[in-house]
Amino acid sequence: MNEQQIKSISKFLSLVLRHQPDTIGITLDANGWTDVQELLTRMHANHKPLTLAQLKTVVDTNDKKRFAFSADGTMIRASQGHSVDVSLGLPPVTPPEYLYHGTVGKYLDNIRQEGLQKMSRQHLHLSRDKQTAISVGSRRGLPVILTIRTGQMHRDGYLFYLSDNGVWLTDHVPAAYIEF
Ligand code: HQG
Repeated sequence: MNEQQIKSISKFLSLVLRHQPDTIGITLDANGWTDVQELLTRMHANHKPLTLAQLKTVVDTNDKKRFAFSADGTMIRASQGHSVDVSLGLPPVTPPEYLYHGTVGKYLDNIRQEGLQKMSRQHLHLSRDKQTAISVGSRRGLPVILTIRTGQMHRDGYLFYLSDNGVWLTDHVPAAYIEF
């Protein structure tokens, strides 16, 4: 597999493990896991043949560690980013004083009014540093970086989770906690 092929498989895995498992007829359990052998069988049946060794390469080389195998290696899931209803089973953790969110200018009026929403995903995603937030925002255009007073939110009772691949997750950030 070359880099392009690995990226294309990664994108397809994001689709089926986060958003549309039925595209290839797999199901995710309550915690987002799916059986590795079943995934490979269904990929093959849907004209996207993939060996276990190739799947491991995609998981291991992924730039953002988007996917994870279960401890015994029989199951796989996306570490975050789902739109389907799964519970990642992450414990609430104390966030740093500030986290960041990369967005684009056209959303700012809305964000000023209603704060940051999780939109179609299960959680709102926050970044640990500005550089990461810039790359998240850049997916949509010229990035605008918002600084979130997450330490204060935590003291006020809001819950935060840290995904296995280092993305901070929460439900909603009211506008009062955002430094524009
Ligand atoms: C915006 C990628 C209007 C929000 C990234 C964002 C991330 C609002 C968009 C992960 C709003 C939602 C998630 C409001 C938020 N009004 N717009 N009230 N509140 N928005 O893709 O954070 O490569 O669901 O700013 O790296 O961009 O896929 O969220 O622009 O970690 O692994 O609504 O996706 O990871 O877009 O990205 P998204 P996101 P992967």
